[in-house]
Formats: sequence, C-alpha cells, structure tokens
Amino acid sequence: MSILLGAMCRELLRLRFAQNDIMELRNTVEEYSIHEASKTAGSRFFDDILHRISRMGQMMNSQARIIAVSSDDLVYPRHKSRYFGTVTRKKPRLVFSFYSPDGNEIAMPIASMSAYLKREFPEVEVLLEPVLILRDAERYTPVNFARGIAELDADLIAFSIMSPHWFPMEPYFAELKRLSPSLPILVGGYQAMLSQEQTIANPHIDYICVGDGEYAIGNIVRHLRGETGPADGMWEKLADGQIWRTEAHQNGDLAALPFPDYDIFSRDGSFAGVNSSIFGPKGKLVLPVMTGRGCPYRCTYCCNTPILEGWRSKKTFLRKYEPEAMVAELERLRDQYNVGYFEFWDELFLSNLKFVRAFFAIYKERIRLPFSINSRVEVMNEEFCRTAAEAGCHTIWFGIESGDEEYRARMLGRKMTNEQVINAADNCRKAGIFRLTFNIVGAPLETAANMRKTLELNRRIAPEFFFFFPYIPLRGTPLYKIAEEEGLLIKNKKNLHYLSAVNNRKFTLNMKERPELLSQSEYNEICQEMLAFQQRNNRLSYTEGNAMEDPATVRDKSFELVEDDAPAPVEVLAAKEKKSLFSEVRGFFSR
Ligand code: B12
Ligand code: SF4
Repeated sequence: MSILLGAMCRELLRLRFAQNDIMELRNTVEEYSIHEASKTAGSRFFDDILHRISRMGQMMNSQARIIAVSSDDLVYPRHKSRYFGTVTRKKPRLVFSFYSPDGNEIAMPIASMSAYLKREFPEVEVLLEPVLILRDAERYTPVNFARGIAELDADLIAFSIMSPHWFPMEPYFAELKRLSPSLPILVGGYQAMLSQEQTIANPHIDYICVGDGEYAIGNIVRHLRGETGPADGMWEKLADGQIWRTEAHQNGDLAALPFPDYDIFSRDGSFAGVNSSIFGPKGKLVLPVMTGRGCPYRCTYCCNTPILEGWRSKKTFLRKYEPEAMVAELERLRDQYNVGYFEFWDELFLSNLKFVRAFFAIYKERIRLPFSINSRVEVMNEEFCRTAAEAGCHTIWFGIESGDEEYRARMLGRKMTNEQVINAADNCRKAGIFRLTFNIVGAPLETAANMRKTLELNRRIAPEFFFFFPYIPLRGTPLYKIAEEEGLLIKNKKNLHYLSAVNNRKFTLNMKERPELLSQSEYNEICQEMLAFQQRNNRLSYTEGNAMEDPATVRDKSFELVEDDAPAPVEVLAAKEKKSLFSEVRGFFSR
C-alpha cells in the first residue's frame, strides 16, 4: 500500500512540473488506480488520492464527452451511500442480466466480467438471469422476472444494456425495486456509457458503470463490503439524490484480463439448448468469440466513433490478444464444449494485419473448424480472402450500409466506392467464402432513390445473405447529432425497432418522416422488396463442401420463434395488463 501511494505521489509531483507528460502520466496513474488500487484495501486517504487523480484526469479530458466528470466533493460521503458496507456475508451473490429481444443468449461483456470476478473474487457467487423474452413469455414478464430475482436473495443485480433496450427494460427496474427495495441495481453497457444522465436519472437505478466494467465490477464488490469508498469506474446515486461520479475506465490491456467465461451461459456445463448464434449452422455448437476490441474507423452511426474519440491513449484502442494465446484458448473452448463453428464477433476482425496473418497460420493448423468474421471491403483483397478461406473462413459479414456512394460517404462516413464493394464481394466468392451484407435503411435524410440503390448494389453482388436494419439513432454518435439538428429525432420514441426481417413485416421509420425525401409508405414498400429479395436470394448454407441443401433462413435459430401475425393494438395491450410480454413486445415493435 505505502509503495503504491509513494509511486502515486511521485507521479503527482511529476505532473506539477512536467506538463508535457500529462497524458502519459494520466495513463500511468490509471494503471495504478485500476490494476493495483482496485485490488488493495483502501482508507479514506487513499480514496481521496484516487479522486484527486480522477479530477486531474477530468481536466485533461474535458473535451471527451463520454468521460465521466468526478464529483466536486473530494471526500466520499460514506454515510450518504445507501449500500456502502451493507454486504456482510462471506459469499456475496451477484446476478448478471441482459435483455435479449431476438433470442440471442450470449453477451460478451458479461462473460468478460464474470471471468474477472471468478479469478479475483472467487468467493463471490456469480449468477446469470437474462431477460429471454422469446424463450418464455410468461416467465420473463417484469413481475415474474422480479419475483425470480427476489427468490435468489442476491446482493447486487447488474444489467448490461444497449441503448435500444433501455425503454423496454424500464418496467423491469421498477418491478425489481418494488419487490426487492434493498437490492442495489447497477446498469452498465452502451446505454450507461453514452446516455449517462438519462440512465442515472431513472429513480430505480442506484449505480451506473460509465466505462469498461471488469475492474469496476470488482470495485463495487469491495464498495458493498465497505472495503473502499466509492466504486471506481461507476456513478452512484446517494441517499439525498446527489450523484457521486468517478471516471470511466478504459481497459487498454486485454492480456491483463482473463479470457471470457462461457460457463455462465451453459446449462449444467452444456450448451445444448442454449441459443448462442443467430446465423450459425444448426446441429453444431456455434460459439461467439472475440480476438480483440476496437475499430479504427469512424462511421457516423456507430458507437465505436465516440468511444474512439474519448479514448485517452489512442495507441491502446485497437486491442488484440496474442495470436498464440488466442488459438490456445480456442482449442480449450473447442475441446471443452465440443464447438463446431466459431463466430468472431470483433467489430473489425482485421484491425491488425500482423495479428491476422499470424493468427490464421496457427488457426489453420490447430483448430480446423469453420468460422465467420466481420470485415470491411477495403481490406478484402484477393490475398486476404484466399488466406482467410484457407484458414477455414466460411462467411464474411461486411457492411455496405447504403448503395449510394455519395450518401454513404457524406452521411454515413464510409468512403469506400461501389467498385470496391463489388471487387471485395467477388474476391470472397472466388475464394469460396459466403457473403453476408449489412445494410441500413431509413437513416437521416435518406431518399427513396438512395434506398433503391442499396437494393441494386446488393442485387449486383448477390450476397448469400442480405441483411437490412432500420436505422436506430444512437446517442453520442455524429449521425445522432445530425438527426437532432435536422429536427428528425423522436427523442423518447420507445419503439426503436431493428428486427427487420421478423417484425410482423411492417416497417416503420425510426425518424420523423420527410415525405419529400422518403415517405412512410415508400419506405415500407421498398423494405418489402428488400425482404422479398432476401428470401429469394438467400443461399447461406452450412453443409460441408458448401453444397446448398441446408440454407439458413430468417426463421432459423432465434428467428423461428417469432410469429408472423399482426400485433395487438397498443390500447388493447394496455387494457389487458398482464398479457404475455411476448405479444407486448410484438406490439411494441410495430408501434
Ligand atoms: C458482438 C456484438 C453484437 C452481437 C452480440 C450482441 C450481444 N447480445 O451481446 C450481435 C451480432 C448479436 C449484435 C446485435 C445487436 N447489436 Co451489437 N455489437 C456487438 C459488438 C460488435 C461487440 C460487443 C461486445 O461484446 N464487445 C466486447 C465487450 C467485452 O465489450 P463491451 O460491449 O464494450 O462491454 C464493456 C463495457 O461496455 C462495460 N459493460 C458492458 N455491459 C456492462 C454491464 C455492467 C453491469 C458493467 C459493470 C459494465 C458493462 O464493460 C464491458 C467490459 O469492459 C458491438 C460493437 C462495439 N463497438 O462494441 C456492437 C454493439 C454493441 N451493438 C449494437 C447494436 C445497436 C446492436 C443491435 C441492436 C443491432 C441491430 N440493429 O439489430 C443488435 C441487438 C441484438 C440483441 N440481441 O439485443 C451497438 C450498441 C449501441 C448502443 N448505444 O447500445 C454497438 C455498440 C454497435 C454500434 N452500432 O454502435 N451485436
Ligand atoms: S467499421 Fe464497423 S465497427 Fe468500425 S466504426 Fe464502422 S460500423 Fe463501427
């Protein structure tokens, strides 16, 4: 402890005299505060030092909108905390949860935090209770979910929430607080990171995690046990309503973290019956994995952009595991769970060429399983596609987003040409890799002509799977700002929907209509054409040798759980209060 404080003080002195080193120091200090301080029992003095450091960090990052602002009061008022020191039992119980509207039952943030807790806090009992509304409508109503949680007698419930899931989750928080008033509720994930004020303002929420969560979740365990002051990396709502703010963590070193824990998703040690993938093959275990985090691009609609902007040490943003360590982990997973296919969920698989070359070479030798990756057309040259295919790459998912070159560059921030898209798609085809394209429809100021170009370009390349999503405005992104400035946002719209192919075949704009550009009826009409194209053209197959006998369809996997009939009108849902949540959600998406 004293060595740690000494080191911190020396660094603080250095700060005063060597302003040029400020950024570097900021990172050094953060390393101390995250890696070391979070593991060491603290005193009030220690808390204060951390807060001073936080405040300095805040001054240095005043332009980064996503970075939390530390509280003015330097001394953490423990007496005002509702939960500080309230956990006294030897084996605290923590329940993770997330919202799954499409049947997906894996969430990597939870896997990563669970692994960290199991390594650093083995005495903590880590449970998972996701809201799987498509699995069992009755069990996952807010009331029934809250009843189930009450029976668990937990010390903390921690949700990972994406922004589009915020509104559907609100009734769950209310029910939880009603049934278990003394259970603290923590929310992390993109909703908490990019809509901090909106999230903490919810009266039922006690803590939010404003950045990366592994060390922060450890800190809240220590905070609840009364071992530290505030939970560093979190904001806390105190008893008098004051918000105690600490700075967001940015975990730049993946090697310091354990690999994600998949046991938390399995049932009795097996993945049989766990819906681990939307697109993957049937009859085999498809395991989602990540070789790293972060993407160097700045698409205007994507949350990678504000996170990258606010990242303090840019050189640590693109993170990858060591190829050898990653492959060893894949081997372990393959053998432990009998995996048949890996789905790489990295934002951009090829964010580091050196890594990818080395990784493919070892993967090919040691893993010998088919896989899919996310990529950008800019990097999908002949050599890349050939090397990927040789390593076992079955499908590449890539974004076209709009078929209109000019709109795509100007509004979406993607500067590739249509020629590049066509070449990349052809390179994949020649290498024998399936193509799954992502396309956005109904983005700000998009016209009917733009949308038609998207369909045309996809017709030209004929991907084995054409996927399209209604645009969702995501707070913190440049496109959200444009939409706001253009007066297009419907700020509290609760029916942000994105399950394009399954939401009752009725497409509704998530923005205010601009009839002179794109009317609601044109939008729906073109989406119907897109849907027809998707169904006619779909040839994504998982049969060995790429034969076409077993094509995936939109009704496979989680999709098959979604019914097609018309939703009940909203008013009827309100009247029949305790109707199944499943129908409620169908209504919700078509509102
Ligand atoms: C993998 C992925 C998916 C997968 C898996 C989703 C899932 N169930 O987890 C698939 C392909 C299914 C998917 C689908 C969707 N996704 Co997605 N996805 C991603 C991706 C590429 C990686 C996410 C990830 O696992 N990262 C690795 C983990 C370890 O890091 P992390 O998520 O940042 O988590 C850290 C912190 O956020 C924090 N944290 C997170 N949760 C919590 C909870 C607690 C309690 C704490 C303390 C901390 C904490 O700690 C974590 C560890 O440090 C991101 C892109 C990105 N830049 O992150 C988009 C992203 C998360 N997806 C996004 C969206 C919008 C969606 C969809 C809604 C898209 C759509 N149009 O359909 C759907 C929703 C699907 C669903 N089931 O609900 C957005 C979310 C934006 C937002 N503001 O919420 C992102 C950021 C991409 C974007 N467009 O900007 N997605
Ligand atoms: S390439 Fe993908 S992950 Fe990267 S900024 Fe663009 S949309 Fe986001």
